[in-house]
Amino acid sequence: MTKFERKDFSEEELVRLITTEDAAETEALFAAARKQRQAVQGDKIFAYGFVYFTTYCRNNCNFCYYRRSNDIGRYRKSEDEVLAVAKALIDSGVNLIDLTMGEDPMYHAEQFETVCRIIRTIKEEYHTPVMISPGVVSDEIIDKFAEAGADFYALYQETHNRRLFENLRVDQSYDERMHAKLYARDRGMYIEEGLLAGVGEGPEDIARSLKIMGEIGARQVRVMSFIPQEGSPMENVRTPDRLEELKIIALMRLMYPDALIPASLDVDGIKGLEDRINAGANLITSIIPPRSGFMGVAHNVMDVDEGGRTVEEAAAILSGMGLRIASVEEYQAFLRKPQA
Ligand code: SAM
Ligand code: MD0
Ligand code: SF4
Repeated sequence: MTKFERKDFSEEELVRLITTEDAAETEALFAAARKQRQAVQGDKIFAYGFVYFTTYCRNNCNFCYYRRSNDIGRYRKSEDEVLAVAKALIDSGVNLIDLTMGEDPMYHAEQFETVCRIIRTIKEEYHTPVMISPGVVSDEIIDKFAEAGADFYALYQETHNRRLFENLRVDQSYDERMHAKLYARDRGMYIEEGLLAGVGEGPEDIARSLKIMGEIGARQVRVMSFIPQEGSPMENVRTPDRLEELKIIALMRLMYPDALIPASLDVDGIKGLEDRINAGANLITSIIPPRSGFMGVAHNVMDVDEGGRTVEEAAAILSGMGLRIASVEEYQAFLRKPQA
């Protein structure tokens, strides 16, 4: 057993690994994470379609392009447009549809009736798993999502340092955000927790977050490097070195062998895929059909219309690595498998 083949890292060990500048040790960490992924799922990699269907938002997160105060062009797609793009993604081979939105007051006013209808259609007619990423909503709305059949509720705390949270998610409540996530879990949905790297966190904050992800029972865990956004208060904050994100991916894989861990095409486009998979990620997110008029988040247009964020393009890269995209049946079997 090498020193990385175990799950019970102490916070002190995590801090040391996050801060190590020893290249050989870092490479050994990635190699152990890859081996762990291979042991759990062989050559299969999962893929999620991304459907960002409204970019209107009532919040003012300091890191986000779509924050309320940013004077940008926005869209709100119709039910038919959302279903058409979801169907195209499913036909292209994705395993799940991630329905993502800004906290759009229009949907709050109509009690998410349209969103629930969309979830039902994707589940019942397209027979495909659904993730809902709506921001913070009430318990009653979470009940509705659960009844409509949503499999996952994604809601990222970004950090578990309360002071830092308040600087990032201004005028939002740490506890309300955490409550929504835990309520969704208790209603039987899988939850995704996530971190932003490069927003002022220290290694101790990351170590604590890595532990909390397990304590709250997140089935999917992610980290994305911060990308500065024009017109936002953090537009001059530098994007961090990717080694931090890659090390966090590897540590998540070793701590939580069966977790879904994204390699998000939203951070560095398709050229960022290989490094993230090689650090232990087992899932590709932010797949967006070209020329569909739908956007990404951290990089809202990068590689989209060029066709870089497609299953086809990702599959070609994976094939060169001896890997392949899983079928939806394989994805569903993976979800049903009891966790170690
Ligand atoms: N509005 C919902 C929410 O905030 O939960 C869902 C969509 S939100 C745009 C999804 C996630 O994108 C955020 O939680 C954050 O982690 C990530 N994100 C937003 N802006 C980013 C940026 N500039 N760089 C990297 N990730 C970013
Ligand atoms: C991604 N752009 O997966 C998406 C987004 C929201 N659930 C996910 C941040 O990278
Ligand atoms: Fe709105 Fe989400 Fe962006 Fe915050 S991160 S401003 S809640 S879209």
